[in-house]
Amino acid sequence: GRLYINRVYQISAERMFQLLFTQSHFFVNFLGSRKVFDLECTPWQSDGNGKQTRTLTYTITINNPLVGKFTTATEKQVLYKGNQGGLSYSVEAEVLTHDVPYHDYFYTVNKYSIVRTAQDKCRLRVCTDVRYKKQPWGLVKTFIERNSWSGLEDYFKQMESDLMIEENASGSVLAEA
Ligand code: YK8
Repeated sequence: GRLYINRVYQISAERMFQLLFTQSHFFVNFLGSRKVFDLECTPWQSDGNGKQTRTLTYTITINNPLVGKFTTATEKQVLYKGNQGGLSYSVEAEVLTHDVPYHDYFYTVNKYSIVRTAQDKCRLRVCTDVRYKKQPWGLVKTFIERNSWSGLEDYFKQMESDLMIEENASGSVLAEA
């Protein structure tokens, strides 16, 4: 796998969870800027074993000349809350892109970890893995990985920097108070 974000933000763990995993203004704006549309979310639902799950569906605009212009996607998220509520969250998200070449061969797993480091600070880590449902031949595998890593890197670089803007925006509100 690859590590795309590993950074401490001046944002509480709870708020970070709300920014990334609820339909917050931040998330809606972020997806809008990535030209992701037709977002539908189920609410977080408890499975009775201490886990919560939800499913997102959306359409992604792709800027890769090899691929069609759009793909629909399904993202299943599982939330494991740290034992002391509000201190840490870990979310595992499986993303299936339905309309790209070789879509029946691969999917992506993104692991998000939000750990409280102080009352109003947390560390966000995001790791990503490309996984296979059936084994493609070598050239196809290279093709899938090259395209997935570059798309993921772009997406998470922007997420990292948009969160820094969010961090500064809320910081200045505190400074004024
Ligand atoms: C989620 C992984 C692959 C896919 C794309 C497919 C190329 C096809 C390869 C052929 C377009 C938001 C990506 C990047 C689209 C975006 C997906 C996002 C960023 C030519 C062999 C969407 C996280 C996520 C997971 C997987 C990403 C796709 O929250 O290259």
